Amino acid sequence: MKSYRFLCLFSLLALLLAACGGDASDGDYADSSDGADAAAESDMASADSGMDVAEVVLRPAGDTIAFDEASTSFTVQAGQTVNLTLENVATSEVMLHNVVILLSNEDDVANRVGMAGIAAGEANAFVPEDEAILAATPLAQPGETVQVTFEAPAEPGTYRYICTYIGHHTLMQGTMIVT
Ligand SMILES: [Cu+2]
Repeated sequence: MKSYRFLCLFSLLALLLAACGGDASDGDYADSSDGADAAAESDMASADSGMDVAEVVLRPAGDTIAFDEASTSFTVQAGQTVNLTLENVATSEVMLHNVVILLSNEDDVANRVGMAGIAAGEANAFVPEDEAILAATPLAQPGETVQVTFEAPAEPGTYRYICTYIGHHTLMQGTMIVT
């Protein structure tokens, strides 16, 4: 009778161990499927963030009224989302800048918007209302970084961008090439 009880106990233990083993393997399975989900999610996240967003960084040439050489042109695809960053690396307190993207590459349009920007004044951050303006950054103080996100024109071509801070628009220009 005693030995029978022991046997029962052992078989119960064996059952418990088997059950534990089963749980453990279930746990492993759950872990690996979680890992697969996480991997799939991170793939999707990187696909989203890498999908057709152009990152553009523009800088002035020190304390001069000009974009630096690497900032006088950039290329994006038609209809592409563009994250444009202006890093105002100037240290002079009079060197405020912005970037105003125009739907044109004509001098007279750039001049019209530039002059209207001065008239728009500080209250409008020197950005006028004009149908030729596709996008504009906020005004960047020296040492400040500003950003604007916009959609590139659907029409391939060359588009002008200018700084509309007082007295800058004729000197501080560049071209966005849309392919
Ligand atoms: Cu400027």
